Amino acid sequence: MDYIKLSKAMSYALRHAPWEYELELDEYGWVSIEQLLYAFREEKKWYELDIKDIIYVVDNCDKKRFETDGKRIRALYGHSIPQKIIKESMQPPDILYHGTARRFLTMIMEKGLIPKGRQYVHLAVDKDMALQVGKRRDSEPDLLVINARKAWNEGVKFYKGNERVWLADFIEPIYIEIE
Ligand code: HQG
Repeated sequence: MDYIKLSKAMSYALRHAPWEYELELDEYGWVSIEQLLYAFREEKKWYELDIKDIIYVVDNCDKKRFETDGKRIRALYGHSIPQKIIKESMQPPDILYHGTARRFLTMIMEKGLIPKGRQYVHLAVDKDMALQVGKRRDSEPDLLVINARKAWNEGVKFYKGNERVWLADFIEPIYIEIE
């Protein structure tokens, strides 16, 4: 079993295009694991897929991308589907980080961090993770420091993705510093 491929397919189905698998996510992003399994099995490459493989990915992928409650599964962040997944607002750590490509910097410092193709802006709890995210787009990414405490105190909403990823609707430039 190629678990990286499976994780990518699960991300695609649960974040970006559930309709391609005839799946309907509820307002919190949940879908039945069994439905996901049956939908995947329709494809030749996944016809032998077992529920254990899905659970394996949930428990073992390099980042905590998914969660289950036994019967249902959902992606914890990264969504791009038109229907906005509801996240409960929570007080974030005082400082959060965002790694980005050098070519985006001027625009970000002028307009703020926007979700672009996703539903939320993604922020990291530590510098390493932020730089790793930035490296997807630039070999020498810029590191942005987000004054989340000030933003939260001034009414900006934050949402928890997982232990290392936080989400926001938008981050104004006044809360962003370049490290
Ligand atoms: C940039 C991965 C110009 C932003 C990662 C980023 C993450 C702007 C890009 C998760 C901008 C959007 C998300 C502005 C933001 N002008 N550029 N005003 N505001 N940007 O992929 O944060 O491995 O949607 O800096 O680990 O890179 O898939 O967001 O470069 O947690 O699980 O626009 O995806 O997780 O890119 O990554 P993305 P991201 P997975």
